[in-house]
Amino acid sequence: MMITLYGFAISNYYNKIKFALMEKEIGFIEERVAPSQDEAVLKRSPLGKIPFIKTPEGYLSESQAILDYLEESFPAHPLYPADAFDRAKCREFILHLELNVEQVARRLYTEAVFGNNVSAATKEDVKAKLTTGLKALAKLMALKPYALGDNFSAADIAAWPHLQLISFASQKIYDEDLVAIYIPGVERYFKRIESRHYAQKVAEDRAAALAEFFQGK
Ligand SMILES: N[C@@H](CCC(=O)N[C@@H](CS)C(=O)NCC(=O)O)C(=O)O
Repeated sequence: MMITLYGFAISNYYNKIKFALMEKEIGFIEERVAPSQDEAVLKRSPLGKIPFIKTPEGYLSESQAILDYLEESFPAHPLYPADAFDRAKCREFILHLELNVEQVARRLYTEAVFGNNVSAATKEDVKAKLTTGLKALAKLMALKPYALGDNFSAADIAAWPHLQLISFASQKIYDEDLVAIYIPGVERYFKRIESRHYAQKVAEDRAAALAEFFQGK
């Protein structure tokens, strides 16, 4: 069965799913779709967000639902540990990362990535919440050498695209890398993940998509 992945490669959530598809060696094609409130997109992704996928059974949005669907439908090359508690720890980590860190930092992207100003009050508010979120995340992170310990897992599939972008946005907005400050060793961790063939492919495609996006601006 073939999966279609919709979205574009400058999105960290898109790259999370692309990285998972590649690491699990699932056949897929990519179709470029920008987030949109057009009916054609809303029919397939209820908030008009990317990524979403097409499966033989229908469309699916929300990257975590997609990741779990892929894991259950394609058991080869598992991204979750076999033990139920360890699997739950993986999901706990991803929830903390996305709800308490990424969704908070996202308010900075308007300026850090897209060049439109964000108010000083927002920057201050985000900094306080991001600091709290990153400190909590660090408590869950082993970095020995992977996010949750010895084995590469779904936690790394999410951590790498998200933390990289947050680190970039933090440096751009605050002139300091809150990710590196609160997650010591994260740079070494990024290098470790980037030594993987598929991470290199995702990063290459992201660089090309970013270049194209900013050329078009
Ligand atoms: N919770 C969603 C987040 C996806 C998301 O925020 N995607 C962004 C691109 S990185 C988007 O489509 N933004 C457009 C919008 O918020 O309207 C997921 O995990 O898939």
